[in-house]
Amino acid sequence: MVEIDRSEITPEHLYLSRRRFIKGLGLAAAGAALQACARAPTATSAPTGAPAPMATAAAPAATPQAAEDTAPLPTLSAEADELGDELTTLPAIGSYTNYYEFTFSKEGVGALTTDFETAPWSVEVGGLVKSPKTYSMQALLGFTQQERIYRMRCVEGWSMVIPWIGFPLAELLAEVEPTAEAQYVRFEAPYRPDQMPNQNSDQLPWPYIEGLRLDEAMHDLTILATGLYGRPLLPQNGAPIRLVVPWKYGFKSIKSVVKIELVTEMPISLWMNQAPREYGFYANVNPDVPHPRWSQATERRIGESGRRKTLLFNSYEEEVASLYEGLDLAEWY
Ligand SMILES: Nc1nc2c(c(=O)[nH]1)N[C@H]1C(S)=C(S)[C@@H](COP(=O)(O)O)O[C@H]1N2
Ligand SMILES: [Mo]
Repeated sequence: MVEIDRSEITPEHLYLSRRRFIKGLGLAAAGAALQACARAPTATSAPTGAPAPMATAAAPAATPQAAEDTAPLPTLSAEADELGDELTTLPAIGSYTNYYEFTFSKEGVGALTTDFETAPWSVEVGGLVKSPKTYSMQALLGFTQQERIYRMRCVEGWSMVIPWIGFPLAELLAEVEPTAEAQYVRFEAPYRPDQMPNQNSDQLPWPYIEGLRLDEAMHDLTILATGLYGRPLLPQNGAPIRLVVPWKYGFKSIKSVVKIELVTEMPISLWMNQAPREYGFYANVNPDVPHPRWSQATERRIGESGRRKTLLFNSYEEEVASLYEGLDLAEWY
């Protein structure tokens, strides 16, 4: 199991709930709940002009397995990200998670997902589009799956390097054809109190909602992830499909997406609803803009001791800075 500093502050929800540690629960239950429908991702070569952070997969096999399996992991396109940082281990990615529909604890989330039905699954895509469509998981896996090694920085001050499998959200949006009025994209996760225990509490305004500006959603770095380490996503990491927006704080990367809607107005996310001054719409990673209750200058990389400097736009500045010309980054967006 991953070594976690038990004293780590969890400011994101400190005011919501006292930390509850669920000890002795492994990943076996989560593994058993894995959906088995994912196809092996196909190999793909990098599109011309692809941004530097993109790593391209050599067709890893998406074999559903419990995370604690000793079976060798599929071959990945790289053992480090393009900055030379090591990948976070699969057990660490699967055992240290934020999935508040299940618990406010980061550990033991997998064991609470046994009732969570991730198959069959569909994602309803509609709103201001010419061709609304409900996608089955099989249809979503029909988009060419690529490997993307991204850094993930939680607003609480910890980070990981994750080899995702997925495809650009832009490809799906192009298929449904947003109309000229569409300016934002709104994402919704399930509301299933019978399957997601924490939804029986009203400490957060369920369901989990997130949003992006249309140009952010169309950016090549923005993906819908269906797996990681060459395997289908574990429930605790957002099975069967989640958003990943690597230059924003982790809470923007909504897990287990069931609905995608093109809209004219800025969507109000769950976190904007809960604490608008603390978790804004943009939530771009920025070491110079402190959260109202803590600094964002440094972060703790899971698996490392000590802290490292947080980078502007989580190091994706070259790729995304142009999206924010004219926007005051000195404010907490
Ligand atoms: N539906 C849903 N999506 C979610 C969350 C959540 O609680 N529910 N937590 C967010 C937060 S705060 C973070 S940091 C990332 C964590 O992703 P990981 O647990 O796979 O590392 O997921 C985000 N997506
Ligand atoms: Mo987070």
